[in-house]
Amino acid sequence: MSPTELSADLLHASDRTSLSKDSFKRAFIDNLFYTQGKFLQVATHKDYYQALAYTVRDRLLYRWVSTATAYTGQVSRTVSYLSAEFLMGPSLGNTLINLGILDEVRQAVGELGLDLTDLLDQEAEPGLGNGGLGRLAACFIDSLATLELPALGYGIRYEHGIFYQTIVDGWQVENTDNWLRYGNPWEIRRPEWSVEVKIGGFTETYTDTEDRHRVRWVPAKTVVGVPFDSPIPGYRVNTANTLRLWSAEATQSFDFEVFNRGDYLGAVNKKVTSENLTKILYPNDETPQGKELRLEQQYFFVACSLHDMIRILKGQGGSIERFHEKFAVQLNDTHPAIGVAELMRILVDDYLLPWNDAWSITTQTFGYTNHTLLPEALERWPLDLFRRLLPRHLELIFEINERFLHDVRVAFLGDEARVRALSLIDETGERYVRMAHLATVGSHAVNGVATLHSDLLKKDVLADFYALSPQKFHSITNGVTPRRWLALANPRLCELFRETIGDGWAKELDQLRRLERHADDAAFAERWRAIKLDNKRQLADLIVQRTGIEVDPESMFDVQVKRIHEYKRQHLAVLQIIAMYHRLKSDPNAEVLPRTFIFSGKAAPGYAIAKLMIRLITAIGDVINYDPEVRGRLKVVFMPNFSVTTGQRIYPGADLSEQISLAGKEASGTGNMKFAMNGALTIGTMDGANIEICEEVGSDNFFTFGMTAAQVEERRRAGYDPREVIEANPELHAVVELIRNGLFSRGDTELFKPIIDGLLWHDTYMLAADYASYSDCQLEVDRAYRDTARWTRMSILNVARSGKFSSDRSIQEYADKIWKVTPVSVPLL
Ligand code: H2P
Repeated sequence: MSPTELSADLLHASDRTSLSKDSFKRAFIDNLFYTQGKFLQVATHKDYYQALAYTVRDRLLYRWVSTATAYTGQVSRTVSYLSAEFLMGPSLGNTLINLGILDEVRQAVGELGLDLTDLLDQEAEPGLGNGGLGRLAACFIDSLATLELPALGYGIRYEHGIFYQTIVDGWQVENTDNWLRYGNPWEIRRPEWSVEVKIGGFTETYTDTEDRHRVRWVPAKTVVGVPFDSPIPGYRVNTANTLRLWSAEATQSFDFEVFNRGDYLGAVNKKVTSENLTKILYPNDETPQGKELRLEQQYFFVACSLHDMIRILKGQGGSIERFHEKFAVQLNDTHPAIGVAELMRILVDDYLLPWNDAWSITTQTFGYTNHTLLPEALERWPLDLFRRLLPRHLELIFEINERFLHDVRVAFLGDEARVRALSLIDETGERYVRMAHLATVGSHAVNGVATLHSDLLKKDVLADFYALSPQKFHSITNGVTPRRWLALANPRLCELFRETIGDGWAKELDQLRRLERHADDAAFAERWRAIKLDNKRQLADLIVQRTGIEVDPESMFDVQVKRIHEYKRQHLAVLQIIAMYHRLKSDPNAEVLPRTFIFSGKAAPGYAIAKLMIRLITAIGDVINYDPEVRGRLKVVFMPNFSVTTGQRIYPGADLSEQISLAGKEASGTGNMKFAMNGALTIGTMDGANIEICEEVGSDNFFTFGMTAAQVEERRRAGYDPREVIEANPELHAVVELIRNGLFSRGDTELFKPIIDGLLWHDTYMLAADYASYSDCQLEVDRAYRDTARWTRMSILNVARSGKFSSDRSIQEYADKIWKVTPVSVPLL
């Protein structure tokens, strides 16, 4: 019997592959005994959760092993998705959905006297990302598996993910996240596939046996990368791909030489410093200072991942010259862009390939996705820092640059300004390596994440690259997985889908179109509204539990949840809320539609204005929520600690989705898609994917306001003076004065001064310019909401026409246009 047959035989002898309810119950009790060491009477909810997680994991591992077996020995191309962030969210619920056993498991645990929802709530969320970028990576690996595409997600196993946010006296307070405290049942440590990563030191030249001039890197230290693997099941397919996250460990846990000299602390110090490497996820928008570790993190996980791919290639008998045929490596933003130099180093220094061959392999391997146009968010590393950490890579980058700039000079004779603009090295002041340029030059494909964003990339940030090689540029609009964001998050709505159009939508989201037929059916609309109201009631419960604020589920839930950032303009919504409040105060009988404004999101710990924006939101809540004259018609809530789990409970309960960034600034947005799919209507600028959502659902079913990206440019060129605009608009002027005079800060006129001054003197994100249009649009929203039938119809049509925004569609486009990969179906062993 061959080993494969043998293991298949053993698998079937075990009960662990079975999805039947009885075997599931037995396995659950078994796991409680033998992995948790507890029995029913003394077990805690955490124990039950762990036992359940292991029981489900066993069933998942069967698919995982089958998938690995199917992939071994087949030659099709594999996608390696390199991302410094994977904001996965809890695994249990999603796994139950994808395996198709949610109802059975709910019943099974119910028969044991337990409630599945309680157990799901026990899972700690791995917050290994800041926001949209990390969550996109998570949706993408779900879709890769669902489309049965061979893929690996590679990233970093941060010991502490994004900070846990609490609100104390109205301010954001950051607390250390400790997601690994109770262990993580979904991961398997694979020390046998550890990789040694070199860092620092210097380079030297030598002559090889064939008398060729070579370079050798003599590092200052080495760190070991240990992979932790988690299975990623596709939806209702046998495929379970792998998410491989690297954790840093010391090469030796203990330095005996130092210890023998009597320096105990010194002896463990090395270990501690090495392990610091993957200790913490960096929040966005931090200053470059203190970011040295960040470059080290990036290099660390990229080096580990490329070495891992080579191990896999070799294991399948492939030669290094065919690396690009085996792997399509996608760079999720510039964070893994150092991979371009690392692959060159491996090919040129380790495998002694001629430069041109190495370059051809490298560029055929990589694709680069850009996620932002904000200049401050485009990564640049000071040359000195780079040289200190990665001396050999800097030399290689210089050489790549020299050859590249030669081509530029040939293409654009005499155009030295263009040469400077394209260079991988920024020489305008202190010298920097421009990571977006490295990623662009080193990739065969570059893409933006929505149509407008891709156009602006070509016109603006990467315009010179576009002029040089237009064929490289693509646009792939983001998407989100309907499994987590509908099936798991909104079970009531999905039940209605099931009854009306069946189950196919979860895999082919376009099938939601069939709901359109029911848009004018009064009975259907009635059920639609009842579901929304139920979801809002649940959200109201969560709000009171987390904030102590009572809100009325019958009021309109007007929601803005995302990272707190000036360009996303949470403060534009604040101005508008204050205006509504002012209207009510001036005329207590004014017709004001009852609204509950819900905000949630984290501000980077070092981003003072963003933190002050949170303080402003809580401050207006403190005044408005408790003003008797308002009679509860307006409520303002800041939900602490926005996360995947919180998002799952917010999107289904929203009526209105606020997508109000300054046009040209939000690359895509993905929250906008989650809201639309869950039946919220959008008030939004013509920015990012809002434009495409509006196109899909129809402008009658979308509330548009504000300047377009082109108008923003025009306005700026014409000379923009925010004070003029504010003075000319009595409503806006009054709002600014209320804040300025300390109404929301107990008379303290200093507290919100930075926000007010910013607005008056710079208004970088042009709140004043868009204010009037936003305010008018909100009145239009009021009118629409008052007409319940109309609103419901609009809501149904939003859902019915949201099919484009499935991440399955995005991934299919990446597969066709960039990766050239095809599905591999997985037979169960
Ligand atoms: C970013 C962009 C979003 C985009 C997302 C995924 C960086 O996310 O700003 O517009 O949708 O990447 O491509 P975020 O702002 O949420 O951190």
